[in-house]
Amino acid sequence: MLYPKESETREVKNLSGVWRFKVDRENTGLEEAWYSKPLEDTIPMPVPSSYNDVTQDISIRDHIGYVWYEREFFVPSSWKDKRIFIRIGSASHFSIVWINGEKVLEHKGGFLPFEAEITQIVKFDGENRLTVAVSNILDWTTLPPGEMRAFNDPMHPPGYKTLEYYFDFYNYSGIHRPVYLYTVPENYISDIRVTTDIKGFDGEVSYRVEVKGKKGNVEIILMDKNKREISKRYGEEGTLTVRNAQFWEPDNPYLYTFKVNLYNDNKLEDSYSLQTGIRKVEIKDDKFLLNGKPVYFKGFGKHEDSNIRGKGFDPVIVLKDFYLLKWINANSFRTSHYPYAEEVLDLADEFGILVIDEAPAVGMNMFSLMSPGRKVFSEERAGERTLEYHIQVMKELIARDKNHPSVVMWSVANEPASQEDGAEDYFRRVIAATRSMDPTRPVTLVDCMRAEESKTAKYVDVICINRYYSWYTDSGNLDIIEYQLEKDILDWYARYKKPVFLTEYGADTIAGLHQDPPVMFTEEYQEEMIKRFNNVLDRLSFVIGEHVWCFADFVTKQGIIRVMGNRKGVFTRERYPKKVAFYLKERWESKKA
Ligand code: BDP
Repeated sequence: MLYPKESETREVKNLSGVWRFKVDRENTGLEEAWYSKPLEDTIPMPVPSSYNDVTQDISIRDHIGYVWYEREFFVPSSWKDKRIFIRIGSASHFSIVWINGEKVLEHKGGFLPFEAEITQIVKFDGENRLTVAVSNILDWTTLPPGEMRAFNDPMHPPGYKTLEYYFDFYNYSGIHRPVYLYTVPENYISDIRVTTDIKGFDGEVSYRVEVKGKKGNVEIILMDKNKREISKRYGEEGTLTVRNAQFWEPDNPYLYTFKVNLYNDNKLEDSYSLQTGIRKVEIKDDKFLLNGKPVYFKGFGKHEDSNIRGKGFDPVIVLKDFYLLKWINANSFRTSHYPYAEEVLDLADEFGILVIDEAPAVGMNMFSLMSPGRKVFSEERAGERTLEYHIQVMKELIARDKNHPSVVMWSVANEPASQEDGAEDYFRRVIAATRSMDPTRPVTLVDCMRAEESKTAKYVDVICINRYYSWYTDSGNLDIIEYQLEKDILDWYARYKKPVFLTEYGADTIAGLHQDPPVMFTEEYQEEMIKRFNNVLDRLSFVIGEHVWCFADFVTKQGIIRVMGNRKGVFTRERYPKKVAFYLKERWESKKA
């Protein structure tokens, strides 16, 4: 799936801005066909943004079910001989789209784009009305999963219901990423897949172009950073060799431009360009190799989360995060716990940040931990239908992100109940499907169980684990960390003989709280805890990375273990550094890449 981009042959119209918005309080909008005429009693709402924190109305913030968005747009007459598409970057979690009252699209999944061709539907002689209904309800056929809970007890009024979910971030909802209208010509380039390899000093760029309509003649032009042509080739499939290539890596994120031209009858019909980095990733002898050299991952698990905007895409906060990543000498992050905006990955390519790209499969464990005996990976919960959908999500994720040099590994899930029998077959199949869709990148699953309990570790390329010694267990006892962590990691290695990556460790820390000797929730405790963890990592040569949890404080659902959200950020939610940030900056400056 190609990101909408302008070119000699394509136009893009960004529909972001202030839309009309209405909460479907009784969830009757579909039945009453609200899409058939302009919405009544609306309020203004920004797109993209989560809607939850924008108004002062608690019933909007906490609404469960559909909300409706609407705006008008015009189609220029110059678009008459073109194909026209509408594309929504993401909306959480289930969306239906109508144009002039006609349904054009339905999509499940809150973190990936969806689009439809609307050439036959749009009007050129007047306003077009775009209506989008978005529901935030989760169930066992969505990722992440969740469930509606009905209370049939005397202390709750009849009909009282809540949406339960078992992941640790707020279920922000709305249209979260930009909405575009764009054109392509009658015959057009519908997809491009670029894979790269390294042969000595040379780079190999292999590609496959898909064309919809008349095939014509496909021309490929590879250009260097200064847009100078360095290689040219014809055909829908092939390989270009770049002599003495510049290889993409964090210290030199060199990007080439890969331009595809489609000619029909000797006339340029379509043109699309993307950025490509020549690089190779592989796992060899307990090491993660980038361009043949071992990489040590330094960085964070993150969230798309900021005040007021929630999960809404905002280039200001996104850029701030990249500058902070560079400032602290990080070289990587994980898109915990869902795919991030495509614009984020473009910037990761440009900044030279390695990305572990994660599926929205999170919150598939607490359920069984809280109610022993009740299984997640069983037919009544994460069964065959969830599995099919999970594979579909991996397909959509790979289709979207396959060409990013920054994406170096897929993570199929965060902390699922890997100890359950049912998890084995489930993840064996998800991982096998992922590998077959993309054989060029390693695949992992982030585990929180013990080495001997995990039934899924044998299928992954890298053992990724999350650990909270001295926090959730042995709370306050910093001295226990090194003993427990070392034993634990050695056990993983002894059993699986695979590189180990500590993908989460950290402590809730309220910026401004200080005490010495350190106690929990102070800035000193966070720093000391992370230092102790790092002492162990430094002793074990098969450890390939450390991602502190979390990059910044973020909002969660309310509950007694969260004080205005999860405070394990190395930065506050406003992106101010806590004490530990200065320690990490120094450590990562000297730590081998
Ligand atoms: C891990 C989860 C992460 C949580 C973190 C925590 O992967 O989403 O926010 O714990 O408890 O289990 O802070």
